[in-house]
Amino acid sequence: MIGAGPSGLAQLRAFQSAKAKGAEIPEVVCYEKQSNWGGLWNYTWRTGLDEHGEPVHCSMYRYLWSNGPKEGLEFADYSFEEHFGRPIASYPPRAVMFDYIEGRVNKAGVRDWIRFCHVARRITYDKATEKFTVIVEDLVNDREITEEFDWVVVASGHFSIPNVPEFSGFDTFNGRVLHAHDFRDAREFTGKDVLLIGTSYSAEDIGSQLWKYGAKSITVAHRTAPMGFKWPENWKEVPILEKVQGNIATFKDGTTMRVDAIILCTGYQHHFPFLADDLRLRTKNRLAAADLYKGVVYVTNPKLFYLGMQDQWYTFNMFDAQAWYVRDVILGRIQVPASDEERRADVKAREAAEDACADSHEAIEYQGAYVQELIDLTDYPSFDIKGANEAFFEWKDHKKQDIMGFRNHAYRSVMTGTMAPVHHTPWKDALEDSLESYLRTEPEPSSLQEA
Ligand code: FAD
Ligand code: NA7
Repeated sequence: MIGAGPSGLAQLRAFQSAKAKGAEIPEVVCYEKQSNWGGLWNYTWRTGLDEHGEPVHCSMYRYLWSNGPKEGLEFADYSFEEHFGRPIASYPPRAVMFDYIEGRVNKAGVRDWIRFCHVARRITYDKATEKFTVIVEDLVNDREITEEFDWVVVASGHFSIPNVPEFSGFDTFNGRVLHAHDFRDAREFTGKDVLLIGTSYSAEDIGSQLWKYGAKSITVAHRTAPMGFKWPENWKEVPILEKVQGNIATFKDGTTMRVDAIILCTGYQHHFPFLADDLRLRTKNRLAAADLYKGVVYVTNPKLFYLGMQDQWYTFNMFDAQAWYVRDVILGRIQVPASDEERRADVKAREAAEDACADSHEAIEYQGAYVQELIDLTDYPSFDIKGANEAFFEWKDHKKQDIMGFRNHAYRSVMTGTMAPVHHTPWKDALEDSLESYLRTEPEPSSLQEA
């Protein structure tokens, strides 16, 4: 396995769960390049290169709160209520989410299966021996290690290597240009006029952070269409950037404005430099990822799996559904069709079904149905997917009503049936968002809120 983020950890938990029920499982080795687990949720202040000279994986920022309700992503075998000992509010900050992710794998006792600070450098497949050769680097001891494996599961994520377009004049812009991947602390932009490019989750959420922490103005430039929420007064939407000269940005409609900083919220690349050409997934960020039978089995080599490579409405419980499925293929409990054609036909059907979705409601239902399809094939605890879809629909409505207030809502857990409490402080006022602060049942004293 490559990667110990939520997807990789789901795979470890899937094997451990089978073992706990008496199954014989193969030796599982997980290489993780960071010194801790949690993937993107393992926050670091670092940007650029890490302490070993490796690209920093983290794309998350200080003050990040879940951008969807936790009721849509809850593990079916480990509820928030079990972890925290009581129901908690619906949009946990990053530290709370990390604690939850870690809680399940601590309980499962799988940490020993992970070789931390080991980066995958090269994976090849030998058709004659039917084995993978995996070369990893032990970053702490500066050693290269070569091992053979029968199966490989790639869970290295796809929201870490930025897509960085260039716009005319960037090289002489008198301010900071950065990609969302390198954004960390919204307070850096307090009092500034900030231009964001892109209209998806990163633009919406980083812009909201900037607003919350006192940016002077937020301007979002779109290539296709504006996001169209009811934004606060100091937020505007403009056509795509054409050029910058000094600090003056010019947009496609000819309008101009002075900006202090530009943040490219232009998405990420599926990037697998460690995989040989014939093993490397090439896909767009979409719900029906290319070349993956059942969304996980590489069509031209069914001993190779990819987890979590889809664009995501569903996250943690979808990774679980995938991991349980992959586990059962490896354990020989599930047969994958023998021919490339049959596997490819499955991919084509998934792509066509995604293309037929008329709107985001249908897209949510599409991914919910995918999760259902996989969990019906394994012993992953079944849960109310319709109920989870409903939480997503409500979330979308709440965003439409009040984009800066949607995180003040609460939803019912489809795992425990419990209604979440409303958080003690509205999101816009909760400037301090540590785990301790979020889990309080009373509002913060105002001095702490502003710490
Ligand atoms: P990752 O979390 O990216 O983990 C991949 C792991 O692989 C990392 O630990 C990395 O170090 C390791 N790795 C990579 N390359 C190598 C290598 N060569 N060798 C060894 N190890 C390697 N989802 C939500 O549900 N709610 C949210 O609120 C939310 N917010 C998000 C905000 C941002 C800014 C981003 C970028 C994503 C967000 N997501 C959110 C989606 C996120 O993709 C998932 O929550 C989740 O982190 C995906 O898990 P993963 O394990 O597939 O990938
Ligand atoms: P997404 O969801 O992949 O969105 C990328 C955005 O960037 C999207 O609005 C694109 O516009 C825009 N984009 C991409 N290239 C360009 C260029 N060249 N010019 C202008 N605009 C461009 O990435 P996010 O980072 O927002 O979200 C990724 C994950 O992070 C997500 O799952 C969240 O949970 C957090 P388009 O609509 O294609 O015109």
